[in-house]
Amino acid sequence: MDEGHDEHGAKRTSLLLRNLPILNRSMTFARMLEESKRSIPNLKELKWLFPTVCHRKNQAELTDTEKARYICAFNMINADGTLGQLVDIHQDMHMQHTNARLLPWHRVFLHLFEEALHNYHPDVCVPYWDWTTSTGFPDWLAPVLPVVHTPTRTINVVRSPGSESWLSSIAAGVPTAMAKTTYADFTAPINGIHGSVHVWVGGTMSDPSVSPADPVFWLHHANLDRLWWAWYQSPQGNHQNPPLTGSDAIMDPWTYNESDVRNIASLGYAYV
Ligand SMILES: [Cu+2]
Repeated sequence: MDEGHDEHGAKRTSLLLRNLPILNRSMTFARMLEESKRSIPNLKELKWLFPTVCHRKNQAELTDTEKARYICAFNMINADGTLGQLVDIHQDMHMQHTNARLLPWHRVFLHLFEEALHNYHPDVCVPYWDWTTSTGFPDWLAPVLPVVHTPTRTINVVRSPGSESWLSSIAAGVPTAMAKTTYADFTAPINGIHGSVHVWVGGTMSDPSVSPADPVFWLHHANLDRLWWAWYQSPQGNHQNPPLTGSDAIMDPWTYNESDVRNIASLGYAYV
């Protein structure tokens, strides 16, 4: 592991420990193993279990095992209360649905969710649901309708996906958004498409006060995050960052600054 990676890793860890306290408290077998890695002589053999970069894959291309492991990890963080905490945070007002903050705020949100999954399955990454090519709701998630207990509520996940033609008409707006040359012009249509997909899934997903309780929420937002990363690296995106200053640049209730989330490699993941 080179030094650059260690630096990224240390910063990532300290931000994480400050921002998702429950990760400190729940001592799982995976965490115990990770914390004692230094004293394990055959560390190399554990590389598969603790990948340096989390590879976020297209949900349509996951193996049955990968699907089962995502569902299992999701159920585990639901059972330990982490998911419920995240759902309640999303219900609160953090200006996370304005055009400029939508993408960086949810990038942090997904990162914390993914790290919580790693507490149980260090090799599970958030898949993305590419609704620009998919013809409907991911079939493997259709039967997954969890009951989520937040610190304040009990949520029974329900949904009622719309038609294939409706979904493709929503996704048809993506190329126009991707061609925009300023962050504001890119995020305005992306924000609209984002909301339309929430409404298309229906039920829990159509209500921001409960939407992260649906396991597909995370796949939907991973796709938005992926599109943002693609635009950012494109000639027209030209590495433009969200125009956020002062307190607007702090992704409250966490301490992440907008500048902390510009590079997904420094957050430990990649889209493949
Ligand atoms: Cu959303």
